[in-house]
Amino acid sequence: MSYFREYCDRSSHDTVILRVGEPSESTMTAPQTGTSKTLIVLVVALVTVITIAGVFAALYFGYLNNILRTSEHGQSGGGQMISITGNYQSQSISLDRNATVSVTGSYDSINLTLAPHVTVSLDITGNFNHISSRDGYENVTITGNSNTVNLYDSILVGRNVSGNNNIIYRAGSSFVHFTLVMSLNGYNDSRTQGFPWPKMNVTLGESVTIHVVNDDSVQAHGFAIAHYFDSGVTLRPGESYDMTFIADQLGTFNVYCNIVCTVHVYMQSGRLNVNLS
Ligand SMILES: [Cu+2]
Repeated sequence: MSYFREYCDRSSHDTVILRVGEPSESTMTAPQTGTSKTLIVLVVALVTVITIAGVFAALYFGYLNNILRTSEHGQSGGGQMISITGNYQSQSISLDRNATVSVTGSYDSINLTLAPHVTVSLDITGNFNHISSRDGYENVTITGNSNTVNLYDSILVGRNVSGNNNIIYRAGSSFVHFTLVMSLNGYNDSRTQGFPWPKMNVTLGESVTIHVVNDDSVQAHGFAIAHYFDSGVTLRPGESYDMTFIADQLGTFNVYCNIVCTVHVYMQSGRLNVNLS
């Protein structure tokens, strides 16, 4: 900020410096000595540098001003109300108190950063918007279509989605952990269970960790998940493997052994179900 102000001050001095330049112009009528030539060159160089700096400062300050105007807009009427009405807008907004952010435009790209205690009510009536929000608490209402909301390290306290093709991703905010034991009884005793088994149900956007242990004292077994871990891993007796990923693809995915073993048939029908909620 101080960096900024310094540039702004300089730009407001531009006019002063130009006036300094005037007397040196008048000296051009007089015979020029080496010293005055050097002086003119120095003054011209200085004015050029300051003008360029001023232009950059003006551009940058204008950009900042835009953001400030956006947050000021909401401060009237008690609660903070921020409306994003145009299309194809790109905005980054930091909030240190509760606010309602209403997005009525479409194709907007909005990044919100919340102080940890702040709750934002996100009200999206437009379409094809891409909104990310970090930290804080989120209350999301969507009546538009095809919007994407990414929540990072934040808590979803409410959601009311009535449009179509809207997605709320939650990364970092929600973790789920599974342990999968390989043995002569298959995956988590799948030999004695009905298929599919084991079943791992997660929510789209969750961070998933699967701890895989080979409890078989004799042979190796494999572990793979369709789409998420097609290459798979082979674990020798006693080995274990941790896999962590974001469940970013909706659907039902097969969990299976990808190497030949004597209990292979019992290790072909695990399920990872990635659900919308
Ligand atoms: Cu196998």
